Amino acid sequence: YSNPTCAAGRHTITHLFEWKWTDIAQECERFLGPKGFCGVQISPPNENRVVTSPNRPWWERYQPVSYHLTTRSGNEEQFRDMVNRCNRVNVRIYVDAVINHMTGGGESGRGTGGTSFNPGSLQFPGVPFGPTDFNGGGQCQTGDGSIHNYGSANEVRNCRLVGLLDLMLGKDYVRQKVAGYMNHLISIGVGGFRVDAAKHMWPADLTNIFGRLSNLNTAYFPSGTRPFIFQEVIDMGGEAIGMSEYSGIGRVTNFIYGIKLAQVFRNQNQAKYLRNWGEQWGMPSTSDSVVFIDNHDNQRGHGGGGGVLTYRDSKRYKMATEFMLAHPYGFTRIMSSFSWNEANNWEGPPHNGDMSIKNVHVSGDGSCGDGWVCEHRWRQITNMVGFRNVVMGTSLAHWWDNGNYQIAFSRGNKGFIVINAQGSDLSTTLTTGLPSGTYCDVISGDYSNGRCTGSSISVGNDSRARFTISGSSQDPVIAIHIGAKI
Ligand code: ARE
Ligand code: CA
Repeated sequence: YSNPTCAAGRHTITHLFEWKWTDIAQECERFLGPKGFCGVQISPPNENRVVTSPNRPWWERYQPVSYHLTTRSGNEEQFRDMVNRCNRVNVRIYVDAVINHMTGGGESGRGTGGTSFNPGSLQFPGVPFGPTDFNGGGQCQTGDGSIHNYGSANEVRNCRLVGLLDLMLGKDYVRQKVAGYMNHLISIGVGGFRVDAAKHMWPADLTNIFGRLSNLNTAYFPSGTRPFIFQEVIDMGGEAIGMSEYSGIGRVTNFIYGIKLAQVFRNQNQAKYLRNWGEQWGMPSTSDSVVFIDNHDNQRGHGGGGGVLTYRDSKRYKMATEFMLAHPYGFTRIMSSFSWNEANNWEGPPHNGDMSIKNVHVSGDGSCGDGWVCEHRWRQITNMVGFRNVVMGTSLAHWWDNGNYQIAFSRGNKGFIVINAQGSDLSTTLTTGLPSGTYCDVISGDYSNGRCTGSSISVGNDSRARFTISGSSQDPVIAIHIGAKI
């Protein structure tokens, strides 16, 4: 399940957090397809609890009520249209699968699709799940049934994560319902899943459930293709449960990655040490890893948050993202956020008066408005997604550093990046590994049809080139590749 199932030549996904299906379909056609993105991680598509206090927080989507495909992002018809239109332009859809639990709390209510539920009596008629489908006192020994001690593997997996009713995934009926939900999505044409709260499920239960999944839809994928699965496991070390218990099943989310890169680009750890970035920093194997600078939780202090770079610190954020996309390690994901008031980290997506999610408005210059940040559309980031596609398969070579915060490296003979994280000027001649010629710097501008709107770099017959980057630049990076030769 570790193969991302991207269309040929595509290697990065973006999380369009809380976007509507109609907007994602358009974004695939007008932007993600043409720019070479592999796919989109979408917010959970299944019916969730309508939370009104606080008013419609983003996190209500992590409180399942049923597996009907009706949420604020859209209904099943819109979901099907999105999957079809994105696949048609070679962009995959990866579903955030919330399968560890259902909503918790005492009060009964109705979900985003109108289905009733009653957590007090453990009744979810929309699935249906009933009292015997959840872990209880026999499986979880904490007084209130919730998780308190991450030092106990049993507690983390059999008790309630923040009070959410914990599904008994060892039971055949529950496995069948969960696999049935995932197979419904596969039949529609999704490429795989981000598995929410994987750490809170026993590896053997996940192996069993994934074993029940169908191959991907042959309308879009070669026959016999298994779904891509990446499991959300927060592992910074020091707990009972680690990534290695899951990396044999599918990929795992690598949370160390963004924390460590934030330290470097905040000038708390010299960039020269990035020379051996990857497994040697205590991270899982590259082929088991999904990497990112921030995610929807840790950008707002949830889910082990704190310390990561986000769009708010745009200069450093771009530099870290450029490094990530240039470096061979891991399968890369770009966060695409909505802005929120930092004091209210529960705030949901931009919405209209009736609380429906706002359309994503794109201006003439390609930037988003109305509260949608669209990091994936920032020129420096988009162009590095293209860089990664061009250099894929080559290894890191021609490493250079100044012993401090200025670094450079090539990807084989296909691409070269120079990063000046020092705050003082860089001016030096480096061996790039690239064939001689004039290249477009895809950080300062865009390349199309032999023309470059940014600065250009000439590489001599000896493969050397002169690089100058001001210490006060807002974009102190130069990146060139053989797909952008002038
Ligand atoms: C909300 C309220 C709670 C309330 C609950 C039930 O905030 O106060 O009790 O509802 O009514 C998201 C939000 C939660 C939210 C939940 C449900 O972040 O605040 O609860 O939705 O609406 C652990 C898990 C990890 C999980 C993080 C958040 O291991 O899997 O917590 N991340 C995923 C998603 C989240 C989502 C959920 C899971 C739930 O990405 O967006 O929660 O579906 C250490 C440990 C980590 C631990 C972390 C935080 O770092 O190593 O394992 O992460 O602490 O506790
Ligand atoms: Ca569990």
